[in-house]
Amino acid sequence: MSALVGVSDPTDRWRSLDPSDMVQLLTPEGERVEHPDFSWQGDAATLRGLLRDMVLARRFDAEGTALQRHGELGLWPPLLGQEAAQAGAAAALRPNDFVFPSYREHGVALAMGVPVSEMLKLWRGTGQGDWNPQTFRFNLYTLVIGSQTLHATGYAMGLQLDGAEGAAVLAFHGDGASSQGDVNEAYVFAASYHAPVVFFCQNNQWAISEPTHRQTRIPLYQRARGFGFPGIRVDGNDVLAVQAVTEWAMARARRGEGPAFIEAFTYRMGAHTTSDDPTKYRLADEDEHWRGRDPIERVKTYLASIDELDQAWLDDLDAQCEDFGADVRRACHGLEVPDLATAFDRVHAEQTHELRAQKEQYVSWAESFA
Ligand SMILES: Cc1ncc(C[n+]2csc(CCOP(=O)(O)OP(=O)(O)O)c2C)c(N)n1
Ligand SMILES: [Mg+2]
Repeated sequence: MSALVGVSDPTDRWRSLDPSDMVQLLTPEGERVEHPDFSWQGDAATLRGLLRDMVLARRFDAEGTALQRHGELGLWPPLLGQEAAQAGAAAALRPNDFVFPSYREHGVALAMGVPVSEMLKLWRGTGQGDWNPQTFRFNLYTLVIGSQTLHATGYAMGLQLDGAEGAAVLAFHGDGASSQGDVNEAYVFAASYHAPVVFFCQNNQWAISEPTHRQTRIPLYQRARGFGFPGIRVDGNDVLAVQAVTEWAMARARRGEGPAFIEAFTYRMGAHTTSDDPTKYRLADEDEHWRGRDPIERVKTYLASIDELDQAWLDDLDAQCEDFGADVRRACHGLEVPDLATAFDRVHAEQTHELRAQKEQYVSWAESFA
């Protein structure tokens, strides 16, 4: 027998996925199903809360994209399609947990209470990621692919050294990031030190134009075993399953049982960023397939099927969305252009000679235009 048994043909695509290999509690058709190991306990009102979180996250995303198209933002990375992965993961967090995002986790940021104005600053170029991570227990966005997994693991090791109880770290990264050296080093450190960190990989099938099937010969979650911690794949468009699986992983990390890896199998329905055109590298039938697996629609279908979604509630949600959209636009237009000289004050806690000299040079250069 070949040692390569279990290694898939690299031409295997998302179509050949075995659904039994993935935790699911709500099907794309909106049917509630049971799983032997995972369950979701909330009631209809709780599920409507998750639906609201997802709808507002989608609205924020649509506003971000529109603001970029109006020239108000320099760039925007859409989360479209990943609402359930983010709302479900955020719902599994406890007050002492800490999140390390990459750059697409707008839904998680909203759930953690990061003000939209703070988030928009980064993409408008009027801030460098200014919110206080400790205030929101949500670290700054990290655009250097995967480096936040090392920061997250280090933070988790710090929690351990401090003897912090009942706290764990949730580290978001993408499928593409899983190919990065830093990320693999984070896995090794996390495993070796039994650190309370959960790696939450949103496998949205693409790393810009590079498909996941070119990044790995086995499902990503199976890699975790090689590092020495459990890996699990969940339907990332199923908010119930994502919450259940993330709760399990975070609970064991908080209990001191070490790291875990979650592969939230989802799909980036939009472009990588507003600078990208996915029609150049992927086929329309793929988009079509995934539109039928929309994370929001399946929750609506389910709630309607059990008579727990009425028009008045939906109308109210629409009104909340309109207000929120207006707030987002107002927040963006209200952002002030900072004095560029302040950038030098923000590199280190204490100023160095070199930075002071660079700042003086910049200030006199800027003044030469007056
Ligand atoms: C260290 C580093 N290398 C390359 C890039 C350029 N880059 C930006 S996003 C990206 C793809 C990331 O894909 P994935 O991890 O799947 O996350 P997604 O964008 O799909 O959420 C790359 C290669 C970068 N920002 N940092
Ligand atoms: Mg990706």
